[in-house]
Amino acid sequence: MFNIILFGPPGSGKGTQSERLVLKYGLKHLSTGDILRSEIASQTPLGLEAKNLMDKGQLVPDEVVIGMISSALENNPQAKGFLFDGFPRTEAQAEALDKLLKLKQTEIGVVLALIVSEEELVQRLLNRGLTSGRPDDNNVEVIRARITEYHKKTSVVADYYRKFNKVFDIPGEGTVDEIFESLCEKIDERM
Ligand code: B4P
Repeated sequence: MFNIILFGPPGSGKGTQSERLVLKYGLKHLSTGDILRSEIASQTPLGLEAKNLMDKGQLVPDEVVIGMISSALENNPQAKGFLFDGFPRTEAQAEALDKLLKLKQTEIGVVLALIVSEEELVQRLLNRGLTSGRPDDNNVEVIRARITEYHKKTSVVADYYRKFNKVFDIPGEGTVDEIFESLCEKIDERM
């Protein structure tokens, strides 16, 4: 089993690249953002709680997303590996993920961190907001709040995995194809 974390600030290309990576490597894609948006669409109690926070650009509580990932791991016993997209986003989530993977006698193989400038992130998210209908993408204040949350709570996750020599920084500006190639190069090296 080979497990990958695709890491980076909001708008860095995690969702975009994940779609291609799962096709190429046959991994199970786990995006906490997508799972939360599907809970919102189904108007579940969890979705209603999450929507309130996501619309403000804040993170959803750790226990909620850890519970979602724990169920997703249990529901996919045949997976040949997982691609985590947008998770973990706090150190507590990273520690919980390590424990869950240990129970399955596996671990994170590599963390690929997409590096993109703040101005480019804001521009990409505003552009997506024109068509996505996502309330967290069409307001510049909310986008800045998401980037601030990333610096305050999420960037430390890369430091956590750096201790285990698992992190590679990948330039995240350029064409989608160029970035995909750089990601594949690192995965092939570590797989
Ligand atoms: P996510 O769904 O994870 O959303 P994201 O960070 O905005 O997206 P991503 O980074 O995948 O977007 P992409 O670059 O592909 O999270 C949304 C919210 O959910 C969070 O704010 C939080 O509230 C909550 N949440 C999720 N997970 C959580 C967790 N673990 N803990 C707590 N809360 C959690 O795309 C951006 C745009 O850039 C697209 O339009 C794309 O087309 C474009 N783009 C991509 N690559 C490009 C390139 N190379 N050049 C130009 N444009 C590019």
